Amino acid sequence: MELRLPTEGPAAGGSLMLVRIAWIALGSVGCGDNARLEPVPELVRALDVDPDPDVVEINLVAADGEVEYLAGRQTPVMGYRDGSIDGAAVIVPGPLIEAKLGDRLIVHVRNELSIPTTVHWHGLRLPIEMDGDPTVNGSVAPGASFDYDFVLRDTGFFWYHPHVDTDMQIEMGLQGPLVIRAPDEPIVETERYFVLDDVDLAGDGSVRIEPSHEDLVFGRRGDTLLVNGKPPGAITTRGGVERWRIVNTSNGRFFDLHLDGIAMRVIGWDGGLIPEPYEVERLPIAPGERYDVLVALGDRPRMLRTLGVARGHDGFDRGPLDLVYVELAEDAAPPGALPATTATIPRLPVSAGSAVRRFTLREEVDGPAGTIFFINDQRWPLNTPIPVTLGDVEIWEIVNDEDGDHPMHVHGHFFQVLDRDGVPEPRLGWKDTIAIGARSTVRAALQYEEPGKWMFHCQIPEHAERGMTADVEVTPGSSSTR
Ligand SMILES: [Cu+2]
Repeated sequence: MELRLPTEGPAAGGSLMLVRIAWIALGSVGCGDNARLEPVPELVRALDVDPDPDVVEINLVAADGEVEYLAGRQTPVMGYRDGSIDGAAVIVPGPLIEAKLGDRLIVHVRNELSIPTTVHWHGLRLPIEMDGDPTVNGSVAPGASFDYDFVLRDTGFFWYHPHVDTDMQIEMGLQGPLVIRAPDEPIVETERYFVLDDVDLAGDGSVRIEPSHEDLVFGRRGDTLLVNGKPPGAITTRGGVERWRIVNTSNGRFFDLHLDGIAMRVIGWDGGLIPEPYEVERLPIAPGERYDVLVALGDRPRMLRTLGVARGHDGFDRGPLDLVYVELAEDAAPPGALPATTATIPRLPVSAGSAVRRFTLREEVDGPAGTIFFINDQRWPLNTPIPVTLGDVEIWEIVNDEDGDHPMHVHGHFFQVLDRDGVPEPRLGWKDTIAIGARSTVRAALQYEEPGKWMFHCQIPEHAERGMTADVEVTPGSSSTR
């Protein structure tokens, strides 16, 4: 999708062209191997088979397949293919589902795997039966189908994945992106999606899936970084302004993005655009998180890298590592002025008198039972659901006194972060996944919006599956205002 932006940037005069050419020369000296980089693949769009403009209807098949993560080497995966297209292959990431706010989304999921699965719509507010939590609604047996059918209440960049054997199924390739647009999206020259992931490949190309002790402590990380399902590659920019929607679908890797010294303007988070965009030179993205950024490109080639991230327990996500080399098209325009964006988000009504609900995270990485995790000293699936009241607004106080980071994800609801270690959060926005750093406490407001038993878990699925999952049971109360 390429739309023109009324640019306020300087016209491409002769001196600017010279500067650009000089930088190209420099870039080709400094990054000599980049000429051989493959293009970063574009995401494959899911076919909408419903002619109604307000209904998006998709056929999604979960199946075994093979992909070529590394050139010339076949990797057996579990993934999604577009069931509406004869002969469509399983792809990782799965088909991009595109919709707009208020659409009805119908996804007919057929399970052709030999194991049960579900689809969880990470970040979306929806009825509990559509959430893909097998403890609520069962799972989709091999050979069976399930129709997910709900109205899209949120805008932003989301992703879908199973919630059965989640650590293994996501790592094996069952994951796909979903974008929901608002009617008044900012218009830029070029929009791109980056699905960031990694995979640990054995010599024969297969995914190493049996978790090591380290995999359980940090979540599975792999030596092969993936951008849209392929190793780091290149994009060719036409300059001006680009909008990048980014999701980290890795089980265990934390990314810390850096675009060769230029600022990225963050215009949105997990749950859509934010009222007050801000600029960063480093953009940390924990597993499950999404960021929506504008970048002004066109002056010279640049490399998008992930910097190293300390993970506690003496662990480190390696960096700097190259992710995306940004080349200039022959006729690339100079960097454009970033368009103003905004959003209106009502602040959830919390006060000093609001109810505070504490969730204390605990790790036992070398305990007698192996590496296991707890929330409030309870271990999923033996935990007791926490009763809460529909319509109530509460402050969740998420306490991490351990050495590891935990990106905590709530199903079917959004947070507004209030403060981190007592420091007020400078910005308002909707988050469904919050990285809770080692030895830190985050407080966030949340309103119980939908009845049902909703999960709250670490988005490192190795942690969630080994205990770091709680449930809140939302029921209408006598004091409910709804
Ligand atoms: Cu965790």
